[in-house]
Amino acid sequence: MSDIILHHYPQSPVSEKVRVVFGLKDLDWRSVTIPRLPPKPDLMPMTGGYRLTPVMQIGADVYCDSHSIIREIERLNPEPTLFPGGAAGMAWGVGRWTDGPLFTSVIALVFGDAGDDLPDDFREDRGPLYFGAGYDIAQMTRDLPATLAQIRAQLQWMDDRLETRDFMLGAEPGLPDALCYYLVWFIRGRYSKGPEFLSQFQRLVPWEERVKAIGHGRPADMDSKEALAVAKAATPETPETGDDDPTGLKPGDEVTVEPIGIGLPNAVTGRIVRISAQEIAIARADEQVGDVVVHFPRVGYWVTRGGDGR
Ligand SMILES: N[C@@H](CCC(=O)N[C@@H](CS)C(=O)NCC(=O)O)C(=O)O
Repeated sequence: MSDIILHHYPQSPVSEKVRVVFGLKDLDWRSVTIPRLPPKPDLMPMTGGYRLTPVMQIGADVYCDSHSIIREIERLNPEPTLFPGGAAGMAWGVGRWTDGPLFTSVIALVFGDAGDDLPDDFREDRGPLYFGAGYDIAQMTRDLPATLAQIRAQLQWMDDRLETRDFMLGAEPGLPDALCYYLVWFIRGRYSKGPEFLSQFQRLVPWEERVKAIGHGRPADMDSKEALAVAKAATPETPETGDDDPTGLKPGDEVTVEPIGIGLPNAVTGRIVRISAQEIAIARADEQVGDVVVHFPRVGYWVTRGGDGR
């Protein structure tokens, strides 16, 4: 099998989620550091327009979104499972909470806390990306106590869960640990009063240490140009498969795929190779990478016929 290549940057919380999964699976992987802000000239040829972080590449197959990355990692490396005790299914639903409303509150906390200290270029990119064109950092600063109240209640759910367990599912770590950990990691590292705020959670803090000790597996740096060359030399390995899709889409159809609720351009157009309840994979080509297949989760993504998007 080709190497697992992760396109990410160290400060990215969603990448930290994936790095913990690599640790849980004790994987060897290649690490390509991408820019924190567009343009991302060596990533765009790979994804065809998706600019969020992280992205995983295996040969000429490209996985956008941590959900599709983790699903593929679990398929390729089923042991140790991310779902100890038969927790598959609902564990993905936990991600719709942690990566959805809780993530948005944590970003509002970090942005509101940083206020005028946020670098202009970062604010002008991430403001509309996460909160739409009418984003208001000063309001986030005024709302800090209310945002903390929201987050405190939800971190307490995690803390309660750990009352009788070392990890979220039991004695062994699994996907919900990675899903909860990356937000705690982000609050600790990026909210100025993070360590003080987190210290009120008696069980969460020792759990955080246990998850941290899992590590990230074994990354080895790779240059972004080398990653482009890997894609160009490889052939996509995704077989053509369809199913009884409610939208009537099938392999061969031209579609545009884009994340729901992201306020900046992120659409990718291609021809469907694989479509299922959980995944859509589209074929596209680019001079720098040749033929690639780009994978997305279905949940959280609009898929529209043709090349125009929504
Ligand atoms: N649903 C996506 C969300 C990814 C996301 O929002 N990542 C942040 C970084 S942690 C991002 O892309 N920020 C803008 C950027 O890196 O350009 C996933 O699960 O991968």
